[in-house]
Amino acid sequence: MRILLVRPPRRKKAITLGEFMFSEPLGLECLAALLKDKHEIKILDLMVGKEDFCRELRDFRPQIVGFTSLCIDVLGVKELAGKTKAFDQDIITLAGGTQAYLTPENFFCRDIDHVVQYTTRENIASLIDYLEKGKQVPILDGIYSRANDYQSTGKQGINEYLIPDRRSTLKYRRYYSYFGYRPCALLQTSRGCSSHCNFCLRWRIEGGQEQDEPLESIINQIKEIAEPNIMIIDNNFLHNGERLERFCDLLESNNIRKNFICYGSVESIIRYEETLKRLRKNGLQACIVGYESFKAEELKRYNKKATIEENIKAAKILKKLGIACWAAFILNPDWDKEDFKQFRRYVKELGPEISSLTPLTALPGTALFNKYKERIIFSADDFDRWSFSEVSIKPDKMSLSYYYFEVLKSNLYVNLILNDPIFMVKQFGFGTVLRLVLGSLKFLAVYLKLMLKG
Ligand code: B12
Repeated sequence: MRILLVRPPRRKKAITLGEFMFSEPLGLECLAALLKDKHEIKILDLMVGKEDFCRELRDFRPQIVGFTSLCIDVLGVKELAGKTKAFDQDIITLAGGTQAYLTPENFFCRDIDHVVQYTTRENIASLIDYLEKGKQVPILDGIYSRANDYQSTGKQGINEYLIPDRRSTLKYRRYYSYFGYRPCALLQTSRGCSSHCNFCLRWRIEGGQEQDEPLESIINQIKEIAEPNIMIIDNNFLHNGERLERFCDLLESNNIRKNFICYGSVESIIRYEETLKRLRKNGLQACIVGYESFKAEELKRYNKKATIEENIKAAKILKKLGIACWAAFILNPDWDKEDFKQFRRYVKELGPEISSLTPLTALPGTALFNKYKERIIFSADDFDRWSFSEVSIKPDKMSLSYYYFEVLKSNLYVNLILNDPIFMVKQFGFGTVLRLVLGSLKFLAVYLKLMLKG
């Protein structure tokens, strides 16, 4: 069959980090790998912004169109599914991806035939087989079909680990970047997370325990990645010291030189300092660390394993080893003016090379949403606003306008005053830094608008 796999374009109304992070649609590449032997597959990445969806329908004449989705993509996916059905009612439409996993009901609508909550070799093979034979699709594990009134088998599951076919996005790859690293590929070496921080979705999506893929297979993937930069998307790539040593052994024996960026927890940084030194020699450039808060009781409430003192210790280790720290913080809706001031002081003390500040987001369907349900600012189906960048919980100690003023002030402080411009230019070059600065200004302008709107 001819199958078109589509990543929807950016939503103009949603606040995204698009200027800083724009990477390959790994999920669609996994599907392409699964289906390419028996079917004609094409990936259309509308996020690249140079493609025309309707022209692609006319030229490729797909029999199936599958859309991937994140939280802010619901309306975009529905719009594209509507266009597909308007073009040809017989084209079968599928929705999948993170948002379909977390809230499949969001896609239960006239123009979407099947919503794939989780993907396994088995359920995809069955689904496509029924579709190819033109037979009625029965109720399959992990799949909700409109023709079956969205009934389910009730079997819970998670996405199976699949090796992506990176050639399926060849024409787009030069655009894919991660912060200043461009071109940059994504790689997943392990799934799940045993930390269970209560604001985080990732262990809910991937499972509550780390499941490592065999390193030999990971090294084979790395050998096939043409890009010089690789972002490892595991929740905590540093979680197993022995595995990291073995990873270094394999990089060295295969003579692989790449720049790596990864997520790493504070506990792992402290525990595996020696191994990190070796990883640095093998190309680890930057580590994204979730410090989250300056308040001990908040770290406890978030179920973070690390303490404030450990955060500071980890920051010092990264500095000593010359690994750039990209710090992530959560802005709590209960902070007052003094808290914001203390927070800025804390960021200065930690001294990360780059910081990202995310308002605590209580996504519909999560325990956090129930906890804050009286204070949620926008409705569950106002999808463009569930971007993890907009304030979704009504601040307790100040007006929304004033809260945005503090968010803006903190962003300006960490991005324009604390971030080290010399490090940035040395690391990424002037052109990239200019792109990032313009991106920051755009981002800050949106916050300014939100502040004025209140
Ligand atoms: C890499 C990444 C990105 C990349 C690329 C994402 C993409 N798919 O296009 C970039 C940098 C672009 C990105 C951007 C954003 N991201 Co992001 N990102 C991730 C990250 C770290 C990994 C995602 C990934 O590649 N997983 C591995 C692949 C293989 O999994 P997958 O995509 O789910 O695919 C599997 C199945 O779902 C299935 N599948 C996928 N698509 C389809 C389609 C069909 C038809 C079918 C049948 C199956 C199927 O196939 C795969 C089989 O294993 C996750 C964290 C995480 N661990 O999930 C956050 C995450 C997905 N991002 C998140 C967010 C919030 C964002 C932003 C909104 C942030 C922002 N404000 O800018 C933006 C949105 C971009 C936009 N639409 O404009 C949230 C999503 C929350 C949600 N409910 O959706 C996550 C979970 C992180 C978090 N905060 O907890 N992101």
